[in-house]
Amino acid sequence: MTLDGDVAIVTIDRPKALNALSSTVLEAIDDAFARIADAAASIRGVLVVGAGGRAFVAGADIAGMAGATPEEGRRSAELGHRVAARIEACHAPVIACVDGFALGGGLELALSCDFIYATDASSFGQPEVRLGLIPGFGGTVRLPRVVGPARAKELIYSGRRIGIEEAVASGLVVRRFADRDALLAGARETIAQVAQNSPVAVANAKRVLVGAAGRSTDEAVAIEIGGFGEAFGTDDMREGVAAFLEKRSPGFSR
Ligand code: CO8
Repeated sequence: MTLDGDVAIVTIDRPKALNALSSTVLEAIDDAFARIADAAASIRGVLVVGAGGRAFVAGADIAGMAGATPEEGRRSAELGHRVAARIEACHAPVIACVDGFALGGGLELALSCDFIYATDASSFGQPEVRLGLIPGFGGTVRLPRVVGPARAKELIYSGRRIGIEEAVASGLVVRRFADRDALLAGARETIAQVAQNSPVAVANAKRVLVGAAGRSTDEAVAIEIGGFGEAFGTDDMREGVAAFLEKRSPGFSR
């Protein structure tokens, strides 16, 4: 994890294996987000990127899975889910910046971020069934929420790879960019916009959005009501409303 002003950059750095997620890589991501949580007050956004220019992440480490037992398989899925929970618990927006392959566990990692920005050179897929596996790091849970259950089933059963056009059309990718430099600049620009707003309110909105995902309407509404009520107890809400009424810029907490 490196810091660029108030933006944290988490780089998946194992380019020789197209950044495949070994348990060492997953532990390193977990550790990076633990450090981000410790430095929360100074971080307004997080970019997750892949090193090497060919891949975001080409999946879980296939070599490491050869010969694993069902118990070991369950444990690796649990580790993946722990990392996803850590990312979802991050106070600030986390943008998956995909430039190249985002496959299997790589797409699942991207899906555990708040949203995905990607370059024209990117491709996406859940190819696990081609290996006799199934998605184990949230693909059956988060992919249907983002692209809809039918499209998720089609992608998971076929294992086919989709390019940027289809990824954008399906809502998987929120914004596309010509190349990596434009991608990173666009992601930083978005974080700069976020940083204009109340950090307390952004964290509150994220908690509500993440907490409500997959719940019944009644439960989700109760979570939103709770978060909305909480906002009224914050200095940032008093400052934001006062600034609007006094026709001045707000000075939010840091
Ligand atoms: N694991 C380990 N090594 C990999 C992986 C991977 N997922 N992907 C690529 N590599 C390695 C290759 O073995 C190769 O290594 P070497 O040079 O030593 O032979 C190197 O990266 C470059 O790869 P290729 O030579 O294959 O490059 P190509 O350009 O020919 O192909 C592809 C690129 C299409 C991306 C190809 O590498 C590929 O199909 N990779 C596998 C994609 C895949 O099936 N991913 C899903 C894996 S299963 C999974 O993710 C389960 C998720 C559940 C996770 C639960 C816990 C986290």
